[in-house]
Amino acid sequence: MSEQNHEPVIVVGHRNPDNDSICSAVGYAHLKTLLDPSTAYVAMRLGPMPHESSYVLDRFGIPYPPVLTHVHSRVCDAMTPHPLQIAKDATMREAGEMLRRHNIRTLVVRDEAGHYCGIIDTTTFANLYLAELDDAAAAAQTRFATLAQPVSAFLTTDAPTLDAEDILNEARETVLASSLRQAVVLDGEGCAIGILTRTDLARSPRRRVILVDHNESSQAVSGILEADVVEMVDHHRIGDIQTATPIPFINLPLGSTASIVASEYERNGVAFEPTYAAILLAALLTDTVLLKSPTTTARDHELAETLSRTAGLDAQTFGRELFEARFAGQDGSVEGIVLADSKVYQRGDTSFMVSQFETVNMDGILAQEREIARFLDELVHRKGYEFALVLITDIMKEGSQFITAGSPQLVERSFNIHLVDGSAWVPGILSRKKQVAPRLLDQ
Ligand SMILES: [Mn+2]
Repeated sequence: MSEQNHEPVIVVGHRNPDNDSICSAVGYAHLKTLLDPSTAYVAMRLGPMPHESSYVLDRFGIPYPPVLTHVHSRVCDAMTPHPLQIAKDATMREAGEMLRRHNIRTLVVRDEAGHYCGIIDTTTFANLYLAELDDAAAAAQTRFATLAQPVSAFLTTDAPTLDAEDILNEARETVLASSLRQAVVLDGEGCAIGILTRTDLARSPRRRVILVDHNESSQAVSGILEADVVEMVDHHRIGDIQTATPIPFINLPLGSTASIVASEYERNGVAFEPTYAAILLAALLTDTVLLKSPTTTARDHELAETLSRTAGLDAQTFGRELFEARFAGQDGSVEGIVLADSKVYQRGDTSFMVSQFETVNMDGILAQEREIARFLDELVHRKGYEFALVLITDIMKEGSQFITAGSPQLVERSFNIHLVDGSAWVPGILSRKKQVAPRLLDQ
């Protein structure tokens, strides 16, 4: 029914990729390539590399997945590549013989430098012979003269031209509007690399995509509804992606997509290479915040153990290095600490601000505590907040230093803590969204 598709299958995580989306795509593309060497599986990404992902891929010598801008079908997905070409000073006889020998309709005509000049097609010949019908006697002689002339004398130069990356639906209009019923696809140098005909358009090829770490169209690459989703591997709630046929869809409540990918290596009896074990471990550790997040399962612990043994890494040390890499990209100035991730909440007719700054270097941050408090105080006065709260979250120590300004009685009441000079260490508080905002707003 459908012919063999040689285009690579794209393996991609969600928009604004996190480390799990990057590393799971890399690890799963690698596994698929091992299991199915006849198909190319290519990991890609939908945004900038997180710092810890750059760190881990650099460290293990794996190239960054390229950025994927969309999965709409492109001209290169549908075109007939490598069109037969003929030099512009070749004779019409040579052109005619080439068309007949290869049983094709169109020849691309090129100049000495290989650049596209125009086309010669069967219509060109048909028109010549039709013209001869008027004077049958002179025909043989005319034909002889014609066939000796160069193709440059007869070429059609008004064929539409396209770029290989053009979106197919837009190119379709161009081809259908053209009396030639085809378009020539040129590369950046102006050389013909394909022809797009109505027959090519009728096949309407779809790009093939494997989604990892997401299964909702709102988080997926642009054009996803036009593509064939051929697999999904995810640990989030089941979303809205629909498919025309059944596909492998692995959805498990584990701490990371990388945990599911690692399980797939085991299920398929594929031994982990140390490099890929490290990549998967990196994603497992960041997604579970060093196996401490409430989403972490016994299976995640078991896999972290296996992966770190295979990679020859100590999970805690490696995890710390990953978070250091993530935080090294932060702005550690007072303003950076307070404003990089701040949110303002409304409560009745008052408002308050809560910022969060994650670190593995609490001492370094607390050395600036006075300056942070002063800056907060100024913000409270300038913006009229009831209070401002900064959470300096230490994921290793599993808690947050609260630094406040204004009238933070609500904070003391909500967390049952006593602030000293507006400050207190609160163990167990890691998430503003899950643990801090709801408590402050429920009071
Ligand atoms: Mn994830």
